[in-house]
Amino acid sequence: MNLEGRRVLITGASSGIGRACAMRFAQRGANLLLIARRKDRLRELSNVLSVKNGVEVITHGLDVRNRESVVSWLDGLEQPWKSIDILVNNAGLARGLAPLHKGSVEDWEEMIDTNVKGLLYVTREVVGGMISNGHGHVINIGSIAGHEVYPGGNVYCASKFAVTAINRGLAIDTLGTGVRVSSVDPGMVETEFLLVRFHGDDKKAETVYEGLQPLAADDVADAVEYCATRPPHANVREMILMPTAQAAAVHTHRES
Ligand code: NDP
Ligand code: 8X3
Repeated sequence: MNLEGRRVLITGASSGIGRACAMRFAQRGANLLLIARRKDRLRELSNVLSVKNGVEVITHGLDVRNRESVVSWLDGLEQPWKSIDILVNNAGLARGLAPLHKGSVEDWEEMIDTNVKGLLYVTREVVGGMISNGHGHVINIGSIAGHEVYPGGNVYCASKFAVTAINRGLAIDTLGTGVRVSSVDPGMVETEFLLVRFHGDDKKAETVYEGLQPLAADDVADAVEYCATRPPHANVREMILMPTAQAAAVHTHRES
């Protein structure tokens, strides 16, 4: 499928996988709606993409946890921007890696509010329009953590298992409407993810990738682009994308 002139909404476009997706879609000539909390980063990216790829970009500083802001921003969009062709639900984060009985309740709430509730708020508002238009594509960024649980993963894994369930449920609910639902579920990807998980402790973050090559954000964006460019009769339902050196969440091969 040709992406030229399509309108693509990407959540969490200020960094990592979301940013890489924005760059891929812009290269394909898609017009972009980019949201995240860090407005300055979005503006910078928007300038680069408009100049380099000649596409139209709307950016908006938005916290997906704030349902009122999500609804009012999406409601207030004017045509043609209101007709979103592709939604990439990417905004998300992990906080901490503590065993459940020692976990921080604030961390839990942040993960559940962002990864599950934020994703739901955005999806609910966008999918209705897609159904009315008779076409659209929701691409969720899940995780290997939505298929396997690992030590200390407890609540983050729960949030990503929820994304797997929402992805599967939405595919059933939109069956026959022309809306496609896909999920790209990566293993380790080198982004700001670990820095966020460890509350800015870069030493801790660095050790996670020691001796192995993780995925790059662009590897995931490549998979998202693949999902988005299938012909209308074909749909990638779920794609698990791992570094070659990672067979499962905790099974890795490291060169010393
Ligand atoms: P990054 O930390 O680099 O990017 C996360 C993005 O999410 C940022 O743009 C951030 O923007 C945005 N975000 C976080 N919270 C909110 C919020 N409340 N409202 C709006 N935007 C928000 O990490 P990744 O690129 O790695 O993460 C992207 C997705 O990929 C996440 O869903 C993550 O769970 C998933 N994932 C990551 C893996 C990895 O190993 N890196 C592996 C598997 C899945 P801002 O802070 O500006 O709001
Ligand atoms: C991110 C991958 O294994 O750190 O979702 O949970 S993992």
